[in-house]
Amino acid sequence: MNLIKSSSPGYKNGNFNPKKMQIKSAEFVVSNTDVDKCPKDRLPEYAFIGRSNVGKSSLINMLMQRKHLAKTSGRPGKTQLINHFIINKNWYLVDLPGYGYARVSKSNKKVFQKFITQYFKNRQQLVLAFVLIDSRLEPQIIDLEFMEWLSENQIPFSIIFTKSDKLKPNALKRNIEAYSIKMLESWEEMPHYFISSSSKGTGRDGLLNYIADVNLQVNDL
Ligand SMILES: Nc1nc2c(ncn2[C@@H]2O[C@H](COP(=O)(O)OP(=O)(O)OP(=O)(O)O)[C@@H](O)[C@H]2O)c(=O)[nH]1
Ligand SMILES: [Mg+2]
Repeated sequence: MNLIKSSSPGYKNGNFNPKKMQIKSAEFVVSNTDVDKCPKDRLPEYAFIGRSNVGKSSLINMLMQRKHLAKTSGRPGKTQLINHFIINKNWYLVDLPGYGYARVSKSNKKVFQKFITQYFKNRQQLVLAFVLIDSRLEPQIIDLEFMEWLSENQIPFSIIFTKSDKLKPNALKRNIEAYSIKMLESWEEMPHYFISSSSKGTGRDGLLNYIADVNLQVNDL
């Protein structure tokens, strides 16, 4: 497969809102399994997706500086629903269940429970998915397949390498290089990526500024 499409067209590189986004409010709105029951307003939203236990819910809490906004657990499979959080009353963060925990079929379309697939395919307000990848691991087929699936479905995404506090800077660099080499076997370019640590706060400013910048570009959803 030749994946030549840019992962996050129009949102790439620089041009960030110079003013750091301030988080004034972050509130849980609704949990469900039905994309038709997700909030109806037309605010832009950003979904966090990745393998179970990769740190999606923890990252949401870190970004919002709220310890218990999203539920986290050391055991995989904690988040089971589509969870909407409204931020600053004008955009949504969405915490999703992880993949790769239950035994799954090789076909990446069967990797997800149906409602997750429906969410990604039908949610018009979704402007960007953040695909979280454990920075300690070598490239995992399930993550690579998922990103291919996003691309096939024309869903823009960026990567976040999580848990960067768990390895030394050189090892982190090596792992990201290995990831890049692997992805460039089938992608024209390495997707835009971030490095995060929820325990240390790494990546917070970069991610929030990025979202602020994209929000400015998608005012008329
Ligand atoms: N050291 C470290 N631990 C982390 C980090 N992010 C998450 N964790 C830990 O990893 C575990 C899983 O975190 P969650 O945020 O619940 O992961 P999740 O991706 O939401 O998991 P599911 O909801 O089960 O799919 C918890 O024990 C977290 O404390 C990080 O950046 N650094
Ligand atoms: Mg979770």
